[in-house]
Amino acid sequence: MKRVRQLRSRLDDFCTEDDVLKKLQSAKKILVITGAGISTSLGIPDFRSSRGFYSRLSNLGLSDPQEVFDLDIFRSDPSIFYSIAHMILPPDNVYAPLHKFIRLLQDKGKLLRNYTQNIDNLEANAGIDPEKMIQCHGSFAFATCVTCGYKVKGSTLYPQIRAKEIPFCPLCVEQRNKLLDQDAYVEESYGVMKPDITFFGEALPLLFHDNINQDLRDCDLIISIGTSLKVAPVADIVDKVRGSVPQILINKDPIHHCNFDVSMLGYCDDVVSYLCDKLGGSWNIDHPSYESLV
Ligand code: CNA
Repeated sequence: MKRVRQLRSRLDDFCTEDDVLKKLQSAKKILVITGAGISTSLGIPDFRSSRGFYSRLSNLGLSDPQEVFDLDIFRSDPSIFYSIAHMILPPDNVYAPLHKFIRLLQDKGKLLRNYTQNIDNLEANAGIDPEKMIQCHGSFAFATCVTCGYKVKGSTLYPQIRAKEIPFCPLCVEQRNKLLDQDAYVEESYGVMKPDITFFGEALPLLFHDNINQDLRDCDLIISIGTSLKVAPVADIVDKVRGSVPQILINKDPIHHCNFDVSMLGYCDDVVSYLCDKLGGSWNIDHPSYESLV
């Protein structure tokens, strides 16, 4: 099989594809960690792949592409973020087969929690229960004024974001203009709306900290999907789980800094489709079968 490979295993008795299939059937509390790779099949670029989002930012003059998500830089010049935000804006009403796989785990009563690093909120489109999901880095679902805290649905800003314009708070814009007219000092980000995504320099949502320790105690399987596991603290989750809990990686590229029991390398939609084909019966995510794709 081309796309499914194993690396070294931590658990002597959990290292084969059969072990994965059996565990998917028996597991009752699966902790799923997801990242940008689960949405790339919908045309949303990930960050760190060779054609990812970071590779497209060379014209911004930043020393590190991660700076577009730096809170201090946003405050001093929000136009940098808004010149590129359109590229990662979630499309309407869509989700990928991989989101459907997570929904299937939920419907089977096996999903303990989905810790998603994604900000596209597509899990919601797939019907993942908000209680079963932690958006570790926030999402585009809402946006907040950096000056007065006024909150709006994120989608109300999409037209401006698509037009690469800076969206302003309706409550603060008048005061901003007044100050500008008076030649008073006005912070660049005064009255600017910021999507509720977690920038570098911001704390993760409380929900993450409230749940992660208990979930690590409770889970009986971890599946990491479509993430390079480079951003802490989500990246640290896999190191903190009990040694007896099997850990599976489903990813396009191998991950060398974490010790998964089984690594299934390939496009995640294909890998879960393949697993569902093998499991048969109600394991159905309506995706072309693995065999038809190779
Ligand atoms: P990353 O560092 O860009 O890593 C993505 C990983 O996914 C890489 O290891 C790729 O090999 C892998 N990958 C890409 N496409 C596929 C695919 N079709 N099937 C399987 N694997 C694939 O992104 P991470 O999520 O690890 O980094 C965390 C960042 C990315 C978070 O802060 C996110 O907010 C941020 N992000 C989110 C989105 C989104 O919401 N869709 C898009 C881009 C970045």
